[in-house]
Amino acid sequence: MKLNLLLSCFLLSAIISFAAPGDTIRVKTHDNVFIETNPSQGFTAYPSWGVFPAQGSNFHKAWFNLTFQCPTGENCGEWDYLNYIYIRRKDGVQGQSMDLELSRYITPYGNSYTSTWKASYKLDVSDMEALLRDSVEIEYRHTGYETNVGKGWKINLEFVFIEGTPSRPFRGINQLWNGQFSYGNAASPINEQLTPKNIAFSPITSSATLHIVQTGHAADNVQYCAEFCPKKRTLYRNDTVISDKDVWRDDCGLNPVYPQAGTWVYDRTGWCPGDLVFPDKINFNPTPGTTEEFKMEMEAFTNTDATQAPNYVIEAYLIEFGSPSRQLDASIEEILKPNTDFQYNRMNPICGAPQIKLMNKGTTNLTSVKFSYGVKDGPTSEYTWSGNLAFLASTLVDLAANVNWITSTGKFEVTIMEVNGSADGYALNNTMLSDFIAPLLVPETFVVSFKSNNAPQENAWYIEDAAGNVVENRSGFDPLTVYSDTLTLPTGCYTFVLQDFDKDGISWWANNDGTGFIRFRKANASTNIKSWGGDFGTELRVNFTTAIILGISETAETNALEIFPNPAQELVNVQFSAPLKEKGTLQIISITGQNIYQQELTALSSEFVSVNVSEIPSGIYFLSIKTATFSSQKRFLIVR
Ligand SMILES: [Ca+2]
Ligand SMILES: [Ca+2]
Ligand SMILES: [Ca+2]
Repeated sequence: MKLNLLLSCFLLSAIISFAAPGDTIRVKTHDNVFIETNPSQGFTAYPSWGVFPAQGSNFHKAWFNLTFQCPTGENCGEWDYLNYIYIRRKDGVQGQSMDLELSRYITPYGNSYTSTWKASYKLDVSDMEALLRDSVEIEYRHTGYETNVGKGWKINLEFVFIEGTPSRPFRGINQLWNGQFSYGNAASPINEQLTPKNIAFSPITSSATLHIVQTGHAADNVQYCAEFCPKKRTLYRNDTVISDKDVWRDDCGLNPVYPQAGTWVYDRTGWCPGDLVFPDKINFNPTPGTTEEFKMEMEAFTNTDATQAPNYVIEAYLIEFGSPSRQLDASIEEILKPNTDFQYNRMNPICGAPQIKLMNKGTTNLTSVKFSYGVKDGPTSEYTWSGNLAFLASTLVDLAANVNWITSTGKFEVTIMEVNGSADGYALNNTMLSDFIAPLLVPETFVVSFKSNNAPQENAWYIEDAAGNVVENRSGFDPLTVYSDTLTLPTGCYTFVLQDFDKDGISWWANNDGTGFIRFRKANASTNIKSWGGDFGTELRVNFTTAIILGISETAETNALEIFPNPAQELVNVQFSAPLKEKGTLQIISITGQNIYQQELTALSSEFVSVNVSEIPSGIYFLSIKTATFSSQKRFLIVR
């Protein structure tokens, strides 16, 4: 036993000492843990000791992955309950509780979920990762009062660290305001509960982040505070305002977890059911060794509803760091598109522009960043972003929509090539990979079939091409009416968006708006290509490619074409089953609809055509043959 322990300690230290910059270390603290309520207590704690990297290890990035599923043989939980991830104890079982909230999550209304349902989330915790060293007790805490008989959740929680030098060395963490604060209580105004805090910065602190998580709960009968009322929060540093904003989330209707068996579409005070609570982070540069005062004020509110106790749950920390490590350092923080991660399911899969999150992790402002991107090991494109990003500021960058998707599933890769016209100062955060799958494939001619509900003024739809131009749109619907529009969209990449201005979809149990539907149908047939549920909240967004999938006439049958070899390298050969009866055109079209190659065909003689494709980059293409009476198209690959 002792030997085993020694051996595993030896192996662990061996792993850590051989870890090299860029290496990934994973620590799983909660492995298929069943969580359920304790109705008599209102919460249940699931503590677990994790063996984290050794003291002295350095990481430039860290995050956690959290997954939610229904427990085997049981139903998912029914209600939107607060969940917390705490850093509980360090330094062994005798260690003092740190009571440090690392993250907060609200469970979805999961009553209708089945055993195949799964949600997963990722949250960057680089600011606090230095606390996760050696043995640390991580507590997952589930609150709520619903029954725990036959109902609960199954969770997995894993921490991921990327070896490297942090953008700022961690110096320490201070609690500011922590706990539940009543709001609107005349006998105890919240601004008296939120006492100002004096923080004595360490002499080696020169950079700091005020990290705050705030959610509102309960609802009075006038303003529906604090759950459904945006109220202003002002944060002061030495009497100077450093942040002034409404505590509010206006994107609950875009939640990746949908539909839900509850009022999931309503926007809320700092949170949405079935999502992580995202912290606000305010960065500033204190003078080392000085003491500064921090103050928080909430907008005035008085509760007159004796049946409710409005409150905020607040966790605010001041995290201290040393001097930034680098001057010129652009970082790719995340790939949002393409990405098969659950969190980004509203915007994926794609055929158009990839999107990434760019962050400045150096002290020199970023004004331009050149990216190279494409399918991993395939042809690449370049795009140069320009703007102005200060230290730790981030932005979403849409790369140009000219990716050659050479496979229908695979890895997408993006790399920073150049920053402000010169070499980037830190390469370990310059490349990122994501998984992709092909979007829906639709014939060039198809039908958008929309049935309005009783609130048709809330809806409109439009279709954009890969360049963002609106090519089709419709609005001004009558109630409970079916609108079937036959559209012809040349081979290419498009996005269909059905908007709902009331953010409650076209079929939702909690209103009286009735039921509509949305489908793509085949032209001249009643067959659906795809239909979607009406409980989509704020919008339904579908990226799709069009192609001539079906022959349009009798001759299509006799003039079937074969393409070989596929994938092609230098030459692609087209074999018709019978000679063309009339002259026509052969085209090679890219997946984004660009005409790459064109050749005129003569009547009768054309039974076999060979096309030199050696100048065309690797990618997915469509080979199209059109005559006055015949049209056919096939997808093929060029791979080198
Ligand atoms: Ca970099
Ligand atoms: Ca409505
Ligand atoms: Ca609606």
